Amino acid sequence: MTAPVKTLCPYCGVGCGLEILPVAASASNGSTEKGIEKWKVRGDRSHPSSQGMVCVKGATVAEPLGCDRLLHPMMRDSLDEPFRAASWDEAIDRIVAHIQTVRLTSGADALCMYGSGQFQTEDYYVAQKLMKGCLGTNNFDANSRLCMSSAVAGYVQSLGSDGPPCCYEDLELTDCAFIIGANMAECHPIAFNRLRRHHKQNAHVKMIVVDPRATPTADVADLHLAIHPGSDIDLLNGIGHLLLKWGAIDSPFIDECTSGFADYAKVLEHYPPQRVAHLCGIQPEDVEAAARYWRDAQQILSLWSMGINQSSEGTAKVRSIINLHLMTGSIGRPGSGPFSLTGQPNAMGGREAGGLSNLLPGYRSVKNSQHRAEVEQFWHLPSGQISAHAGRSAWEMITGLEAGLVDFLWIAATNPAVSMPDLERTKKALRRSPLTVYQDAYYPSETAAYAHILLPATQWSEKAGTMTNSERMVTYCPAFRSPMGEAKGDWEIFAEVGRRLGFAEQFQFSNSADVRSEFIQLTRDRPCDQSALSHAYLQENGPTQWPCSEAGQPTQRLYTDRHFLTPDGRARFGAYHSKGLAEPPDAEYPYVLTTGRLYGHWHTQARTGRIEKIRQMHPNPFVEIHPRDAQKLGIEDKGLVEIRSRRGAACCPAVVTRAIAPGTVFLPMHWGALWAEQAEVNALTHPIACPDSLEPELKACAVQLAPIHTASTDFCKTSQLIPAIRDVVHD
Ligand SMILES: Nc1nc2c(c(=O)[nH]1)N[C@H]1C(S)=C(S)[C@@H](COP(=O)(O)OP(=O)(O)OC[C@H]3O[C@@H](n4cnc5c(=O)[nH]c(N)nc54)[C@H](O)[C@@H]3O)O[C@H]1N2
Ligand SMILES: Nc1nc2c(c(=O)[nH]1)N[C@H]1C(S)=C(S)[C@@H](COP(=O)(O)OP(=O)(O)OC[C@H]3O[C@@H](n4cnc5c(=O)[nH]c(N)nc54)[C@H](O)[C@@H]3O)O[C@H]1N2
Ligand code: SF4
Ligand SMILES: [Mo]
Repeated sequence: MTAPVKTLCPYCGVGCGLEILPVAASASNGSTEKGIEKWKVRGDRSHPSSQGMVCVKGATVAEPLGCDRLLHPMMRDSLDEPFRAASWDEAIDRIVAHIQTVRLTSGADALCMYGSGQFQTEDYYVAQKLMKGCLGTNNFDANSRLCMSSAVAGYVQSLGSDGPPCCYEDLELTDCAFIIGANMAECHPIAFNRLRRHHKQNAHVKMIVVDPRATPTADVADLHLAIHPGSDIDLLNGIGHLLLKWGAIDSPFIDECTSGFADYAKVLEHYPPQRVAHLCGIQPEDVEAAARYWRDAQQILSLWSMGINQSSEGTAKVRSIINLHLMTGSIGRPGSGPFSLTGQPNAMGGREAGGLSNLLPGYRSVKNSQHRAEVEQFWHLPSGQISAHAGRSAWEMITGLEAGLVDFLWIAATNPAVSMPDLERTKKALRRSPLTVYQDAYYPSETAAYAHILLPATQWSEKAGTMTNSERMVTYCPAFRSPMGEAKGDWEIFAEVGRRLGFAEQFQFSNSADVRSEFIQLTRDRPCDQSALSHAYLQENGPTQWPCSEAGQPTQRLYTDRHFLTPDGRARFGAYHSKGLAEPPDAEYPYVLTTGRLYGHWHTQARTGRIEKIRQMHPNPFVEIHPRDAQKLGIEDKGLVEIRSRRGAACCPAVVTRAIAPGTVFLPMHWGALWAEQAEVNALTHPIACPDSLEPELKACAVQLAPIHTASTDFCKTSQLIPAIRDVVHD
């Protein structure tokens, strides 16, 4: 019997280990012969993060690998023409010629690349070298800008560096899990399983969930605080107020290891429970109960995700969570600490490789002259080659297109025609791009409609590389299937363009192990030191947590010595009052729309929409609305509803439920134009972003609702590929 292939689940940031086995029919060579292939997927018991568990997404991940794949490059001159097949040479020649022209005419800052936390670290690294190094523009951003950038900014400002300090073992060592703005049961299910088991088995262990919706996570909590969307800072300050009043603080830690407490304490004066309860729309007793749990826990672990990060004050929210840990000294200890749950499988690796427009590899900053010099030297580039300015963020690429300042856009491993805010504006801007390259594994997709050149990418299973999960665990993911059609790895495509642009020396890699060996040298003596973690090391030793230098041991937790990475070694309190929602409800748009995910689907459904079991699990989009609001508006359960914001409209059936607070409605993010008609949640959202992290407030905007009375069965047709797009699938 063949030994199973050990790899990582390519969906969420929990980063579960998988074992993959070919199933009988194709077992002879485990290959993709004639496109027929079957793989059995099971949890890898030896993977320290997941200990053999998988959720429905991991278990079904092999099913769509061969469906609807983009098999060879395609091109067209304008967006109104159909695509025609092209050779790699033709496609790359056109890209290289265009880049050269833009460099000569508009300059390098008219070039943009928009990548993804679904890249492997090797892909990210080569993209940074190409854009920020060789081309000299920092206009590389990733969908992590819509996801983790507030956590990054919060960690940097409070602790002196990015990097979640905790590990999953803390889920089993804590006395209290404070889950805020995360629906772990659906979005990080295996991490949640570990926590839930511990919670069930130990009566003293408490779970608090802060979420405007009664999610499956909230269902099993000891305390659910269904706060008004956007009122998190008020609640966090309210908890801080009581801890201070009760003297439940760690004064020696505050004195020796932090700065800024006095200003923070002053802010806290304004947050007595009565006021907080009013601001958050909950009872004062509940604020007190939450603070009591904080006070009584020896070890307390905060877990957060998009309900915190995707906000016009996301960085302040993250820092307000960290404040409570600094105040109680609950950081750098088993079972305690602020723990951001990373969304995508390798958004962490992206940060390590410098994959945001303000970063450079090895947790370096483009604004730091020493950091730039180190990277320039290492890349054998002239001094001053790397720009000292942050490049365009994801949304700034859209506004750049609007202003005619972006002449070339290269999109890879993300589907912005569904996932960006304010879609009508996004799509209009995308249509203005002089040349857009879209590099993806599947076709059709919504973003392909806005591309001039489609490049077929290999995906997980067809390429070897590394990914880092939320607990800083790096796992090697081998290639165990042959690439389909002419697809190539993302980093290989970037490297080929780099060589043809004249940077032969910089892109000599012969395989992804070479790429990783080079990248890890740039992490030496940096906070994310993984200089020991080559492909060979990871293959031999299995998944390993950084920091892990050549001389050192893997590190489970950060800051155990209570020394932080700020210049004075002290963690910083941040004192904030909430500014509230960027677009609060008003008479015309009286409801707050919030958005999020469902257990089975992954984002824009590129894979999960092609899995029958998951389609049946979540057959159509819907809007959750409270019975009281539904009655007022004449909306019936399962009846069609139009949801309208200042920017656009969507339509879908109603789910009338008490799981959502009155005044708030919820729409899942999964249905783009390919999978449903007019159910795009981002037709409604706005792009107003946190000034520090530039992360847009995808979790809240003001909407109005109305029932739709129609006899047409066509309207709101769901879960069907649109034939017009499907017709042009492969020739
Ligand atoms: N099944 C599944 N799992 C996934 C993904 C997926 O697509 N599908 N995607 C992955 C990715 S990339 C990410 S980023 C993560 C996201 O993981 P999560 O952040 O857990 O998921 P979301 O559903 O986006 O949002 C979480 C919760 O935030 C709540 N919320 C909204 N507004 C507020 C607010 O103002 N305050 C508070 N406290 N809560 C609020 C919402 O009601 C929602 O229940 O999931 C990852 N895992
Ligand atoms: N309203 C609202 N909008 C949101 C959010 C929200 O909560 N609410 N969440 C935001 C967040 S947190 C995120 S992370 C984004 C996610 O949004 P997207 O990144 O747009 O979503 P995906 O569907 O994951 O798109 C990934 C694409 O990469 C392709 N792909 C997979 N593997 C590879 C590979 O190895 N190489 C290449 N080249 N392609 C590959 C897939 O086929 C797919 O088309 O959405 C954001 N948008
Ligand atoms: S929890 Fe996340 S990483 Fe684990 S199997 Fe499910 S989707 Fe994959
Ligand atoms: Mo995300």
